[in-house]
Amino acid sequence: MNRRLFLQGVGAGIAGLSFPATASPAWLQLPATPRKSLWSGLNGRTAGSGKVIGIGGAGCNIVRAAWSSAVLESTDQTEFICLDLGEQALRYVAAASEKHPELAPVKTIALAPVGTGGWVNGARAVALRQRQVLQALVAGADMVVLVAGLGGGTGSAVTPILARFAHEAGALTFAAVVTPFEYEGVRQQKSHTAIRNLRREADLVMEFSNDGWAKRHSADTPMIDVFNGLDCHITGSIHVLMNRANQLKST
Ligand SMILES: Nc1nc2c(ncn2[C@@H]2O[C@H](COP(=O)(O)OP(=O)(O)OP(=O)(O)O)[C@@H](O)[C@H]2O)c(=O)[nH]1
Ligand SMILES: [Mg+2]
Repeated sequence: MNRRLFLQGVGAGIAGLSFPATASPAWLQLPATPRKSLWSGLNGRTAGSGKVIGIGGAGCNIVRAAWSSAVLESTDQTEFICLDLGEQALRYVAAASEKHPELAPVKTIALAPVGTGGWVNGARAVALRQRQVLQALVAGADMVVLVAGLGGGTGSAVTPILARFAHEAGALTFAAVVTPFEYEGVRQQKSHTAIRNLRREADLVMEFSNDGWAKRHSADTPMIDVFNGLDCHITGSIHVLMNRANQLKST
């Protein structure tokens, strides 16, 4: 059983996933065929350890919500991490950790003291300069789930780079990404480029559309409620994905 078939097994039944360009278009039809040796054969390790990593403003917000929802348990096996350029989003994360002393806190990492104001190349340069920090972050993980909003600088630049490092470290590398609203204009274009880059690096990409999600709500729904609902939806999807991968791993 190769890595591709394993991933098809993981993805079976979960909508909205995309594989790298080389994937068979018929992946949804293929049956999951778990084997005892499958997981360890993939990365040479048998003990499961997962990392859920939020990147940039949206990524930090979503991971903070996922962590505090307790749907995804913060145990010794699953570590929650948020990273950003600049400290604002990380301050909210740290405050949430303080409010829930019963949970293992979310680790926060500021790759730079300030953001690059939506400048993708600038954020990419920072990430490459900090490559050792990023590589250390994913070292030893069996499964890495990257969470980000695309269209700004940080999420668009850092997520594909971190996906590459996670893949190189031998982890199954998943991404759950949010695409911008139509009215955000040039951010849409930037998000398309980022998704293309990400598909080349990650094993599996789940896309969630802010626009599509908002259209399910009436125009007078407060944006905070729209975002909260989407956070829950993304959290649930990550939960299903991680459980499925773990089931296959332990079968
Ligand atoms: N669902 C959701 N989407 C968000 C949130 N915040 C921002 N977004 C979306 O995600 C896209 C990227 O925004 P950010 O995550 O703030 O950008 P960033 O990655 O921090 O990049 P820079 O700040 O530009 O370096 C935006 O264009 C929005 O469409 C959030 O809290 N929830
Ligand atoms: Mg930001």
